[in-house]
Amino acid sequence: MSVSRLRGLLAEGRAIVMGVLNVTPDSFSDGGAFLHADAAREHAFRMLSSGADVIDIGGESTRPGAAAVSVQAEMDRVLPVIEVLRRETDACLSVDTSTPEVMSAAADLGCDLINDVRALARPGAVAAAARSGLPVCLMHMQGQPGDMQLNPVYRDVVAEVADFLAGRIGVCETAGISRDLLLIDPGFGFGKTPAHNLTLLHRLGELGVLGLPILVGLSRKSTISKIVGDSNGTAANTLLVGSVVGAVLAVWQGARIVRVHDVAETVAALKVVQAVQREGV
Ligand code: 8Y4
Repeated sequence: MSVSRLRGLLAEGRAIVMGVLNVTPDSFSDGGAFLHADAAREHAFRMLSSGADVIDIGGESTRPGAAAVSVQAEMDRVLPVIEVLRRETDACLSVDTSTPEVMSAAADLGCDLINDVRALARPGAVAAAARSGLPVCLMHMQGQPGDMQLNPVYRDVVAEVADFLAGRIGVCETAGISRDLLLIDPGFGFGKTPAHNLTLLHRLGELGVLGLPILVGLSRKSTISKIVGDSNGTAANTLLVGSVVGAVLAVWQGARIVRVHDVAETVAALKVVQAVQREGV
C-alpha cells in the first residue's frame, strides 16, 4: 500500500479512525523541537497500536484565542514528525494545515492527505494542493478562529454548509483537483453554536448529496462537554463517552472518517456499528 493509502482504506468499506496528533507547545511540555517530535512519535504509535487508520498531524492551534503561528514555526513542528513517522510506519499520514508551504513539504515527505480547516482558502493553497496530487479534506468554517464563536448565525446551517462545500469543490475542480481526491467535513465547532452542531449531526446524511466521503470531528469538543457536563470530572470519562457516541451517530449516518482523540474506545464502538450495519460480527 503506497500510491493511495487513503483510497485503499476507504475501499475497505468500514469507518476509518483518524487519531489526532497535536504538535503544539501547549500539548506537549516545551522541551525543544526534539522532545516535541519524540513525544509526538510515541503518541502516534500508541494510537496506531489502538487501531487508528490515519494519524492527523497538526502544528497550528485553531482554538479561539490561540496565537498565530509563523510558517517556519509550523514547518519546524510538523515536518520532523511526518518525516519520522513516514520512515517508521506504513500508516496513512494526514497533515492538518492551511499553509501552502507546509502542504508542499509534507507531500514531498510522503504524507497521504491534506486536512485543511480553511478549505484551501489561503493564497496559494489550492495550487499547492493541486501540485501535491494528494487527497484533500475541505472543512466548513464560518468566520476565522479568532472570531468564529462570537455570534454565529445561519438561515439554514445544513444548507449553508453544503453550499459552501459545493463551492469549494468547484474551486478545486477548476484548479485541476479531481473530485475523487476530495473529502468534505461540516466543521463541528467552527463558527457554530451547540444548536448548530446538533442540527448538523442530526441531519449529517443530507451532506451525502455532494457524493464525497464525509469526515467528522466531534471528539472532546465543547458541544459534547456542554451536553454531558464536566461536573463529574475525568473520573467518569463523560467527555470520552459523549465523544464516542458522537462518532457512532456520525458513522451511522454515513460518515466515512472520524477524527478522534480516544482511538481504542472509538474503534471498539465502531465495530458494533459495523456489525449492526452488516448484520453480523
Ligand atoms: C478539545 C479538543 C476541544 C479539541 C476542542 C478541540 C477538526 C479538524 C480540528 C474537524 C477536521 C479540535 C484540525 C479542533 N477539528 N479537522 N481539526 N475536522 N477535518 N478542537 O472537526 O479538535 S481542531
